[in-house]
Amino acid sequence: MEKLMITAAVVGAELSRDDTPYLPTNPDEIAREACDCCEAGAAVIHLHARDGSGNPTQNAKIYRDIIAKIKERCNPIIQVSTGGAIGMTAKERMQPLDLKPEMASLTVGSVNFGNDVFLNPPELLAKLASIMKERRIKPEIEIFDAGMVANALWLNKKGLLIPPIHFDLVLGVPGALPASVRNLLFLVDSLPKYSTWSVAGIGRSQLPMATTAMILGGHARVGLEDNIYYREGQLAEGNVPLVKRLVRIAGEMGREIATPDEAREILGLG
Ligand code: KMH
Ligand code: ZN
Repeated sequence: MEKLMITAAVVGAELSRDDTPYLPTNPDEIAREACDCCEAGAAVIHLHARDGSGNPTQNAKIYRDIIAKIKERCNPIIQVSTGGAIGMTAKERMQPLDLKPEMASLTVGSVNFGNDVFLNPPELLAKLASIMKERRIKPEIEIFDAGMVANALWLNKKGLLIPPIHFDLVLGVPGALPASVRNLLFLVDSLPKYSTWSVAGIGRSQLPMATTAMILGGHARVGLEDNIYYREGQLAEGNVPLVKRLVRIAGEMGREIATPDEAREILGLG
């Protein structure tokens, strides 16, 4: 089996220190957390930025500052978010693409997101995909619901994606596709041949989805963006314990962990 790529989603845009005191909430903390995760075994950092007051921001200067701080210490694949936070405009969301990172997230469809709606109309998908293609930024296609796979195929048919496509199957967002082995298998089966994929289980499904992905030969995303608990009733004391646990389990299963450079090869990054 291919080595396991671990993605750490260290902060996201939805949570605050009221949810967990272990959330990194300013550029320094986010960079430190990203490097600690990288040293623990994460090859990819799914990056959201926060300003000095802890608010989510898509400001390219703040992203640049965080990325520079990360690069002082380690060299993970940086995957900036183009999802940003609910309610941000398309223009706001696109800003970190100006930095030409190695990767960026690309959610391929609109979906209920808890009590909100995460809006991703077709025109925006095509725009984001074409900017990424032009700037040679590898998209991670985020799939929150089954119909989104068809949207990815639509983008591919329009020539806006460069196969092999990398997918992240996000399961368990309230309002979207629930996390179950059956749903994961269904999605994996729907992907184009030669695709690579990871799974991001939300909340308590993070660990079971990640371990299922390990068994199936996929890759896994963990981190506080998706889940703040280590186990029921016990907050994770940062992102590192979540990464380290996956590394330990993978070791027990005999699945080696991909370094950032090995992940670059797996993903076909230049
Ligand atoms: N913050 C969510 C609304 C992404 O990063 O591309 C969307 C999100 C997906 O986190
Ligand atoms: Zn995100």
